[in-house]
Amino acid sequence: MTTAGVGTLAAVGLGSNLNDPVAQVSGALAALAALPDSELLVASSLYRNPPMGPQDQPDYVNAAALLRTRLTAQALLQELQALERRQGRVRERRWGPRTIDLDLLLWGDATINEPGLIVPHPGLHERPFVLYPLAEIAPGLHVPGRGRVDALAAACSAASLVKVSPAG
Ligand code: A4P
Ligand code: MG
Repeated sequence: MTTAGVGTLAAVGLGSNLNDPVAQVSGALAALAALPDSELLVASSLYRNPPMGPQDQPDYVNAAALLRTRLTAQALLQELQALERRQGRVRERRWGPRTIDLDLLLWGDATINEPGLIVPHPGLHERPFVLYPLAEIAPGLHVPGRGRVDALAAACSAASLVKVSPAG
């Protein structure tokens, strides 16, 4: 569905390392495009990269997307969690392998600290697999308290990131 220039600009981070990660991330991007009262503005390339955290799990595929939405931040988070469940996300251990992880990275210029919702997403400002996809689509976006996305990306190494070719 489309909304014409109203609502909030939201950045979403996508990550997968199970059950064909490229297909999982691509499917989640298609699902984001179909969210109610929201418009998918742009999606990044897909980037393959090694796991952060426990190393006994497959490589991840990460991406980022920009939405304009009239949902509240909590309502968008609920939609993201519903998409995770639809794609078979099972929560076992923290930072463990997952079919799909959808994080609300940024909510306009807002800082949110509510039960179950922290924005900017913790760790965003120092994770190459979040910053480089985001810098590809929105280099000038501002991370409250941290600075511009492109400057934050430049401050960390992209060495571990490999862009996935369109053919997968
Ligand atoms: N939550 C709070 N704020 C937010 C937000 N802004 N967006 C709460 C999404 N969720 C938010 O998340 C745990 C709780 O965070 C939820 O109940 C939600 O209310 P989760 O998705 O159940 O658990 P998690 O993802 O395992 O934990 P966490 O701490 O969110 O992990 P991260 O930060 O998502 O990192 N390595 C690579 N290469 N690529 C990755 O994408 N991801 C992770 C997980 C680990 N290693 C990785 C990657
Ligand atoms: Mg998460």
